[in-house]
Amino acid sequence: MREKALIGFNDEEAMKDGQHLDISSLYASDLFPARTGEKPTELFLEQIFEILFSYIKRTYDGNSKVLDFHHPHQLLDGLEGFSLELSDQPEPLEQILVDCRDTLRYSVKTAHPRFFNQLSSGLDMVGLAGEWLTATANTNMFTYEIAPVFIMMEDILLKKMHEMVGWTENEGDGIFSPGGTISNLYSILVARYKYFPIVKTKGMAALPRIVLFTSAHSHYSFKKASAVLGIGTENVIAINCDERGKMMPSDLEAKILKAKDEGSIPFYVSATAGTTVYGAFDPFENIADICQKYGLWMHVDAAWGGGLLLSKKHRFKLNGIKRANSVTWNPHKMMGVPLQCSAILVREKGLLQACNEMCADYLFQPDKHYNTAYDTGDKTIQCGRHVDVFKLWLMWKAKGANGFELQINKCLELASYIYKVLKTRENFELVLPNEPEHTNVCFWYIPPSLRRVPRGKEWNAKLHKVASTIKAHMMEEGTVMIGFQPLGEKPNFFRVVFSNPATKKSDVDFLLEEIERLGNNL
Ligand code: HLD
Repeated sequence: MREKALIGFNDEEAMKDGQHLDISSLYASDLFPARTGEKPTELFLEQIFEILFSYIKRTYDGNSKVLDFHHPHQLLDGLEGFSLELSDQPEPLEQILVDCRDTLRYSVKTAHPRFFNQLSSGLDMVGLAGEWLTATANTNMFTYEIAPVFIMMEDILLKKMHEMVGWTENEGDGIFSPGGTISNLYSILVARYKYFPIVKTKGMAALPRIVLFTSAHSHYSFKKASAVLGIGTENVIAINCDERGKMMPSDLEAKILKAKDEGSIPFYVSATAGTTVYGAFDPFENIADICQKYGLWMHVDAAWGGGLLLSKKHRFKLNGIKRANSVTWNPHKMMGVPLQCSAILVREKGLLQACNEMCADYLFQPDKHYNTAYDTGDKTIQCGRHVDVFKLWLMWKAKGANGFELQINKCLELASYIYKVLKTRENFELVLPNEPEHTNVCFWYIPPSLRRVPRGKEWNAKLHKVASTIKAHMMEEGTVMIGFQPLGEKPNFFRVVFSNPATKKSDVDFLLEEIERLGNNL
């Protein structure tokens, strides 16, 4: 590492031949190499690396906070030399470095072992290297000619994922997309095209009233996609769940029949592998039977639960997934791949292409002198597409499927650990009595004022405010982060999720201690 700090870059030596080392110099890579050993571009990147690496070290050093929270108006007003304002004049490189450091300072450390707020967390070092390489290659996934290696990697990863889902060699298509919501949207888009190909040219006006089904606990993206696709949110029929959050097949069948009776055309069912709040797995075999009986497309949203396919111990929870027509799977969640990395897998080959292709002849020239089947761009609803696959490929190389299995099992063990601890803690109550299926564990903290008093509506209303109040203190303190939500009639409760292999039992203990500390005045 160079010893000279870039802070002070605009010093005499650096300016001796009259060159100002402002940001514009970085665009001219041939500007400096001949200058007495000075390589500002290299030095700049080295300094950036130091800033990033010291942030990473702080994240894991055991003393750092998860965040240093500021309100929007504080960020807009500017903080200790950190201003979000943009001007017409270039800023010196030293300021650019300070801006990078401060951006991280005020960001949330999502890789912190005590960040339990979201389904995606952690920071895999090989994955990070993959992200850096991807940014350096800075190419686009739409054609083989500009992304040959990445296109082939995507093909290999998709095949691996098909295999894990359980599809045969002749089955399986797909692409990586910008997140689970878009992957779920693809599933509806492709299913609708399969049953009503006329929609591509004539639009929804040419279709009867079509309806789709998903559980009351499923992700909100199905409603969003239905709004986007012109199906309408009212045509997304919510299926009741049992007390563990699993879709009830009997209610699915009843609602399919009801919709038919009302003259609607059912075409699609989405089952969930790992619901957002409870982490529930729907009964895929039963749902597949119903889809088969009524000729409906079966999708499995395994954005969160797909990773369990890599675990010999836990994969039985996805039994029946191979009967799905499409699957969403986000390696950026349980597999710990840096954001973003999500795949939509479609069992029938060619459907994505047929549904979405527009054959732009300036991009997908059919007379290119190589196999144009590898031009993936026309399978998508995007044009430009980010390379999301490389970091996953690199992580797979570095740890193998076995390495993913170990880290996934470890996260599930933490869920089992906190579940057992919660059972013994008298000021906490579990929302669900059963062992967790996934890494989600939901619980209430019962503050002193609500203990040993009669329960009822009023009590529930008071309990509802507890989690949000504790969370507000938690954000100010910055020591830990966990999410909360209500569900149905249930007042706000905390949901802990584990996807960060860096989290230890001591971090789990800390979380509960911290909730107690922040809530014991309530
Ligand atoms: O849709 C969700 C995506 C994520 C995530 O990528 O971390 C919902 C959640 O997280 C969540 O934490 O509920």
